[in-house]
Amino acid sequence: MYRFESDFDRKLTILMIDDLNNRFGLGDQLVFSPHPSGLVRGVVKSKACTGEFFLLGAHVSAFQPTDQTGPLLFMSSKSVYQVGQPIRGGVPICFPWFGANKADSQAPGHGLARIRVWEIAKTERKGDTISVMLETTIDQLNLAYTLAFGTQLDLSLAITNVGDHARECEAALHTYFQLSDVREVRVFGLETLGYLDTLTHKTMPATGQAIRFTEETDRIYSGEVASIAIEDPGFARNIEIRPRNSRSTVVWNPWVAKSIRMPDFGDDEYLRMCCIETANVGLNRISLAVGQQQSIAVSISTRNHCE
Ligand code: TA6
Repeated sequence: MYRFESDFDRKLTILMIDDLNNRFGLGDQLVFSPHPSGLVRGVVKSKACTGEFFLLGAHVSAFQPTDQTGPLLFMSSKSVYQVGQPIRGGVPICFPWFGANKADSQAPGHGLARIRVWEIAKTERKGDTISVMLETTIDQLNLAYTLAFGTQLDLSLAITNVGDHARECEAALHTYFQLSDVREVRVFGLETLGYLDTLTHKTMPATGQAIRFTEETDRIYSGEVASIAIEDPGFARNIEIRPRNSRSTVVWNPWVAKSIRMPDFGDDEYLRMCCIETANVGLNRISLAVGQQQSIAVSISTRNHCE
């Protein structure tokens, strides 16, 4: 059963979920329900796909097109599900900074967006696609995040400066992809871009080759690309990633030692995942004049090898 802090907490959550289903539910294709942790989630079931997201962090935690025998997104079996803590896996949103906060070493890694509860703004069904818009405002920057669960997963984060002065920020859709075996996959689409190796702090030239994972990998590629493909022979599929308005792409696998150091990540889970993150970070950070809006988006789909 669900783990609630108190009977009051349980009743409050159930009242909130009833209200969400009355206002935003879409029959049996979008139902809000309590996760065993007590967190509120939306569950998508349509002819096109199944999916799941949490109000915490507007966090997409599952997506599986109906022609796939397994999920596209990786979720750690050790993830914590608690307001104020990031969920490990799926699509965490890094905002308004990426990585450590340069001005405050005590600030939470990857910012505040992924550890706070967002509000549902609207939901919509178009054919077999279920769309959900979630919103929050952080430090006078409004975030409107649209999730579209269909034959592909479309994610679009609109950032608007609602304050009274120009601002800079960083944003990343930190997507964890489910793999058969990270040692067997190749990542195509970034071979012409240079990158910052965040482990050595060295700027590296384009390799001209697909990425293979043989050790801890933590790279920030700079430049816009139309598409990235994860070729996964074990699952006989490519995962196709099409970023939009993204000038950075982060590629990460923690490998053995870092996996062991992460309490919310299984020691051998690095074998079944990699992160390909659609981002605008570092020198490619976002600048917003008063009232200005910028979006960053990504579409995620599959192509089976037998096709
Ligand atoms: O995706 C790159 C990265 O910045 C890595 O350095 C690693 O720290 C990862 O994000 C996960 O960060 P998290 O704060 O979610 O543990």
